[in-house]
Amino acid sequence: MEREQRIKIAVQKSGRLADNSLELLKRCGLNYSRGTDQLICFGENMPVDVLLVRDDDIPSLLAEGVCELGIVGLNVLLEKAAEGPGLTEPTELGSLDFGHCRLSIAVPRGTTYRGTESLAGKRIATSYPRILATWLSERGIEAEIVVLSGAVEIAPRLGRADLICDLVSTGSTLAANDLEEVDLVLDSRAVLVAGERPADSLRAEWVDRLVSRVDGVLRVRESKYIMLHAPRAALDEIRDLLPGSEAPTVMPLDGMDDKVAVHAVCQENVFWETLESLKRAGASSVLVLPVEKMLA
Ligand code: PRT
Ligand code: ZN
Repeated sequence: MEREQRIKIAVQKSGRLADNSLELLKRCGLNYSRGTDQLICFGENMPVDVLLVRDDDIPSLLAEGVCELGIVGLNVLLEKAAEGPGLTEPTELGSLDFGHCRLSIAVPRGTTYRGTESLAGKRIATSYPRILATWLSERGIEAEIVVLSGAVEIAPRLGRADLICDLVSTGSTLAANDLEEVDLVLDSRAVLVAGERPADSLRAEWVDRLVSRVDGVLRVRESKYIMLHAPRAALDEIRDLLPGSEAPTVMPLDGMDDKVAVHAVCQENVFWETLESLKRAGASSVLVLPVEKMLA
């Protein structure tokens, strides 16, 4: 296929989202070879190339039409989206199952915090001024935003701000800097994002195909196929115990009138506790299998 008919997906080159993003694309069936400059990976079995870039550049690459799809933190997407005048804002297609973190307000330990009103008139250091400004104005709070590109957590100690608004995952960076998380501004994770839809129908089709494969990969990661024997009398109870399954298949068992076989796809993980409850309800021969692929 000619180069122009190929689609491009931008992912982080190195950092917290890089490995998971590439692994997700591999699971979608994309085999690629890494170019010598390591900025682009050419898809070998699909007309899809992968651009390896800084995460901060992904929203503008989408807005400018350089790539059709991207994987980026929701925090970066919301902060950077549509920065340039007249550019199409990238659309979020769905949440992925990695890159979880919180954009939170944190205060020096021991500071009294009585809700958002406590932020009025304060100096807040952050690398996310737009998200923070929107959040404050939605709550009618006026505060001074001190924009820093990094090392936000040391701003209060240096006297540059009274408190901070920064990304938190385990909380250990805050603890090490004697800061306390007191309010949530944004619950973030990696998201699949699209730029303007390609006019060319073949390319648009590949965008759709990739999006639907990502969806399929995410579904199967948590899904399990469960098979068991159930007493007919306990069928309703057993059906209710199957986590996230819509319509289990119920089949007769040869030579057994009082029992049936139940097969179901559970869209959630099946824990030991569930199996124990199933057994208590009368289920036997319970098998739980991983799901390899799924297409809705
Ligand atoms: O080079 P490039 O610009 O591409 O990468 P980057 O350094 O800007 O980003 P990177 O790789 O650090 O993060 C990429 C994305 O991962 C972020 O935009 C978030 O969406 C997501 N993410 C998830 C996080 C964290 N968890 C996280 N903990 N991004 C940053 N952090 C930082 C946070 O800023 C703080 O300094 O980790 C520290 C806090 O971590 P804990 O575990 O101590 O709470
Ligand atoms: Zn970055």
